[in-house]
Amino acid sequence: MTSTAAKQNPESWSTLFAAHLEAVKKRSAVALSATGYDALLVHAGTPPLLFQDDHHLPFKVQAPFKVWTPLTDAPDSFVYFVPGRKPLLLLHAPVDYWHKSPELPRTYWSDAFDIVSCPDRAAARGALPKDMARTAFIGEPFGELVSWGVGSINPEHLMAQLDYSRAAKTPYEVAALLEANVLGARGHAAAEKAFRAGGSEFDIGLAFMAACGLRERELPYNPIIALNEGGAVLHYQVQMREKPARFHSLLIDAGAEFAGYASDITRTHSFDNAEFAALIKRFDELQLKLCAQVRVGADWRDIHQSSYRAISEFLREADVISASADEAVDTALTSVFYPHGIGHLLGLQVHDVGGRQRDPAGGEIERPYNHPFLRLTRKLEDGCVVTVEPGFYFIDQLLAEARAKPIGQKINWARVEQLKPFGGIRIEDNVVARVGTHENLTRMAFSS
Ligand SMILES: [Mn+2]
Repeated sequence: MTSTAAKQNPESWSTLFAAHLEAVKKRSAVALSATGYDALLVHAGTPPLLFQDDHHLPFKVQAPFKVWTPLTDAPDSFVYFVPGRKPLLLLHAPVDYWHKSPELPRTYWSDAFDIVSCPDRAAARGALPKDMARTAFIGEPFGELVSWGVGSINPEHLMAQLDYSRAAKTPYEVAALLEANVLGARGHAAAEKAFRAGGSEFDIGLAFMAACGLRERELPYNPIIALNEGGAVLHYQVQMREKPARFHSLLIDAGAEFAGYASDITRTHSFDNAEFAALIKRFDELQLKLCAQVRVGADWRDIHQSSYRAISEFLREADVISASADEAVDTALTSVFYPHGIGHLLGLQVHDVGGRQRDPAGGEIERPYNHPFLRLTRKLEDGCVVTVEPGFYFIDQLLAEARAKPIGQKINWARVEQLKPFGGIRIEDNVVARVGTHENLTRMAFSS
């Protein structure tokens, strides 16, 4: 816990966490009994070793473990849960003078667990019951696991139940996601400043991390920091050290993490071009209207379709296409510029699980025709946290393909050439669905 909010108000975090853990225990108990297990053993994960090396890749704790405890830096730990009993945390604390062992945590969540310090896996196994034939293990299986006698490894039906229930966040989780947004907003403000000062992509990335107070490995995902045309590469990962000859724009998609929960925020800035700045402003209004559609009961596929229409109208108004919005939707012309979904579930994972699941038992809700990249097709429940991230880009590959087709005649190629140096625009907020309304965590964070 590095955040000021957690330091200022530890009691409220422990109250929030206690209620969260009760909810996790309750839904885990329901899932276990529905699928015929008596207990759950969840592994934190282990970072892989590099080939022929004694170095591990950076550790990323597994989400099914993180939902129990915000312990993000204790690889090879376990949570063992039997319904009706206090959960057991087997904290991996190697006796090893090369590394600093994790200390027994004493914080807002630690009283909720019986905590046993384990120097190795054999000790962890020793702290568990002898008979684990009715225990379900969740995590990446490791060598010795075969000899542990667990009833099942990642049983599909149990996983489906647990994944599905993670979509709607508890008040504790929403508070953590807000904190992740507060940190992310600080990072974005610093990044914009570095951009205005003429920094390289690399400089802007460092400014972002310093302002968040996070190391690169603590970020929920590798930031996309794209100057100029780089904004058109959807998952741009370059971070050029050299400055461009001329600055046009910055597209930055970067989030922070708090207690294991991620923010996922995108902003686009114009360096000194008033016309591009006006397009960003207009796109920001469009994005806020889409955020306003987030509410309990909304079908995410409808919000996606609505974003597709809104961007079609935007492209027409911006003189990028000459087709009507109807025609652009019908011919999928808009996909040349907007080839991704409007957003996804957000939480312990940046692309959180269960987004296309039909119900707790499993099954899949189909994506709309022509929209193969949509990651969420469910109806929103109270507490579902989603990203709303419309965008449009000038992507060489898609433009070249379109030029060879009849839809190419509806593209204003001179306008495309004029706007191409700016790459594109994406604006992304993290939004909570509520009954008849929504909470925009990102806008709250930027204005706090
Ligand atoms: Mn996103």
